[in-house]
Amino acid sequence: GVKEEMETRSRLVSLAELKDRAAGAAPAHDAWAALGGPSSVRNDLKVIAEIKRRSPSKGDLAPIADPASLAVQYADGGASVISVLTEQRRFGGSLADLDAVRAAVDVPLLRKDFTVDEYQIWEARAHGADLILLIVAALSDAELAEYSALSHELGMNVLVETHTEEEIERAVAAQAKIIGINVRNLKTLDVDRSVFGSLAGLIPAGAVIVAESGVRGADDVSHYAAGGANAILVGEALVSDSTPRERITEFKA
Ligand code: IGP
Repeated sequence: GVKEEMETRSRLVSLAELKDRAAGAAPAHDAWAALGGPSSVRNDLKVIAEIKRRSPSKGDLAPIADPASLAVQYADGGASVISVLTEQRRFGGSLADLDAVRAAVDVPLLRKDFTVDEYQIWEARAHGADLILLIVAALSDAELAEYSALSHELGMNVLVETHTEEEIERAVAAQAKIIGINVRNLKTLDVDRSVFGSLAGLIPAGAVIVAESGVRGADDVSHYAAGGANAILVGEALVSDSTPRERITEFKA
């Protein structure tokens, strides 16, 4: 499974060294605030713009020669958070991409990977991430609680990804403040946008709700907004667009 695979990745840096680097990193940006978390009225839709080279469902998405300049366009367009895929085998990402983006922009960064242990959380912080991804389907309740607590200790926020009613219940029980609903089925990889609204309705007021996957254009954005999304996470549509800055501006309009 993914867990075994992640654990057998080569880890050239010791945990002690990572902890030193994390301690020396600039403090994390407040992704919760950037996503409008503290305000009781969230009437403007936030965009989490993703840097993704490849995906298991679509193969190569776009040749991203310069992730830093793409990130600058995302930031200029008004992205509230930038997501950087660091997973290599399926998504063609790397920590080098995260480093390049961190050096280029000042907006909060999501380190997007399959987080299965604490090493990766220290690693995220050491590389300047502000937010990490925890996928409920891949973790036990104990892991969800431990990894959330460590992330918060390091000043980071957590995007807790769900797909089903049961996973939303587990995310809420873990006191997740930023809850993603990924409408892409993990097993079939099919996107079903119609499930978003009923699932979003199960999330108690107070949490930031992120609609993940399947935004092609303005109609999908309206669909998610009407279903209760506070933010949308967009990958493919942005990396394959020649004017991503303008595209984000459109999504926010
Ligand atoms: C973005 P899209 O359809 O806009 O490219 O989807 C995002 O939701 C997707 O990349 C994603 C993902 C993930 C990737 C959601 N959860 C977990 C890797 C791991």
